[in-house]
Amino acid sequence: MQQPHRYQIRESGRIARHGALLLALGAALWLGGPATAGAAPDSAARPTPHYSGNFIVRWRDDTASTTTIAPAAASSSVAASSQSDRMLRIQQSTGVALSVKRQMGGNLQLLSVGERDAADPEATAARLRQDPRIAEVVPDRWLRLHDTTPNDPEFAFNQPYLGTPALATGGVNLPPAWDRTRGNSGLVIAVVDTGYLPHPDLASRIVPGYDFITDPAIANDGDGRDADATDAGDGVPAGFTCPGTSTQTTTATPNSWHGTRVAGTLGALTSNGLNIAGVDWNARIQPVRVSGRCGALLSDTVDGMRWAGGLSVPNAPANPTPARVVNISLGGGTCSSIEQQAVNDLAAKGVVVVAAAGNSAGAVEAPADCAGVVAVTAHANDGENVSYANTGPQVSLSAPGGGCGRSKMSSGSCTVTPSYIRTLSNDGTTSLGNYNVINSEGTSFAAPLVSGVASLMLAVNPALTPAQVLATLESTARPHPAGTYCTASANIGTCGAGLLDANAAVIAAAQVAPAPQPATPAPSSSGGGGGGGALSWPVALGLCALGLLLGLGGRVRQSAKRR
Ligand SMILES: [Ca+2]
Ligand SMILES: [Ca+2]
Ligand SMILES: [Ca+2]
Repeated sequence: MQQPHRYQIRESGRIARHGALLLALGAALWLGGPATAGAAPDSAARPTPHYSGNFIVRWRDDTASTTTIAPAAASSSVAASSQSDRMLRIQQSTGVALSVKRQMGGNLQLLSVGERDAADPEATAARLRQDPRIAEVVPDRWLRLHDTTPNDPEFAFNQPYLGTPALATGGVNLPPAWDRTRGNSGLVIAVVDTGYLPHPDLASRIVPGYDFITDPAIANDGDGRDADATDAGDGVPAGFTCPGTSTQTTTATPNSWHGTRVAGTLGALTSNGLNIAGVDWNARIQPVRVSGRCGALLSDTVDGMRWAGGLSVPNAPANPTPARVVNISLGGGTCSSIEQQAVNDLAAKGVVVVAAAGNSAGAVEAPADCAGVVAVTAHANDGENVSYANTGPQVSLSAPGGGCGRSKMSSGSCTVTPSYIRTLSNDGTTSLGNYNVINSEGTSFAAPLVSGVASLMLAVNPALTPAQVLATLESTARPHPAGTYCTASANIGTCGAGLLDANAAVIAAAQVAPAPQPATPAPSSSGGGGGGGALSWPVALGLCALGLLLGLGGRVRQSAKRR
């Protein structure tokens, strides 16, 4: 059973594990299919225009209007006659019968043609260009809203949670936001997690991070802290004794590749014709490895958080590319002064901390319950808070996390099709296997959607303070859908401000005036709690004291909360 004092990786293993098997075939097909790696979105072939059948013309004599066509003309009837004469001559020279529909600004006229000539607008325009009286002619055509649609094969069918509210009530509304910004490659988002794998739909986004796992037995890479944040796997074999415990594990736990799945959610290579779309297309992703076999120590995690934001950590080199956004999809227990100080110090440096609320269907867990943290609960694609998600007064807002809305659960089963988040992973359970795309659910995957939107906000307004990012995310969140868990009177104020809306957040972010100086959050006074009954208070306090004595803040666990 889970160790009660571990930090918890916020994911659900059920769909993830089965999904890995079910989807391996599909992923292999995608990986083997034609890919346009690195293709910029603007370089894609343009769709054929939809023509109106009319033409916009600028005359060589620059006298389009019937009232100005002939300065010498004494009356409109003369002008009309002059224009009619011109049309006749053009028809004789080009075979195209033109008639004026209306005047346009800029000395242009909108002209109609006969049915035959309207059928092939480009050919007709080419004929008209031969006439010396015509300086320019352009077929009128329909334009469309540039809701950006990336070409990643999964985007159209399997990632409705990234789409507009019209597509999914709980959608992040990214396509219109991507018209405004696709992120800034000068920004860095740190993923404090299990490290990373060079997944083909992710690898080129990575900037070097650091491996803060102190205990080689947890690290699984043969040593303690080192500069290589590659995920060495966190699978625990049966019969393994986790440090700090006296009992052996009875069953094996497969590698989670959790850091890669979180990083892929926020920053998969997007519009590269491969796998999934991410949220921010350009920001760099920095893996900070803190969680390995048996979980993560609080002491390693806090060092990793601080280093990620550019704060110094003894015996670790300075971070050459400090992050503006730090994503933490793990945690457990209640915010301690250690975690709060890390959040405060990061905020003073302008670093936004985004944390998953946890998956215990209970109270918000640390560090999400620390003041100043963007604490993220999760909703299904239909916008309702999901059955596993932690909620409470510390929640800032909600983002899609996969799963089943609370009112859709009956006797432990989902009465509708559950949602899921598509993420980058690997099918190797005990060692490195093949790269794939799998279904996942958990607040672990809601948090990076928010982190990605935060980096889009910083791309349009780099001067935003963490407090401004948080306030703007909250003020632009869409209301929780009526008649769902979060709008019930008993739950008001426990699900945060509403549903993440990327487009509204980016629009508002651009309009935020510079703050005089970064705001420092006040110390947390929140209770929080261990959540979900995984941790009883006497045990927690005892272990916390033991951990402090041993210099261990706490250890991490792989969540198996969702069966
Ligand atoms: Ca190591
Ligand atoms: Ca390492
Ligand atoms: Ca992709």
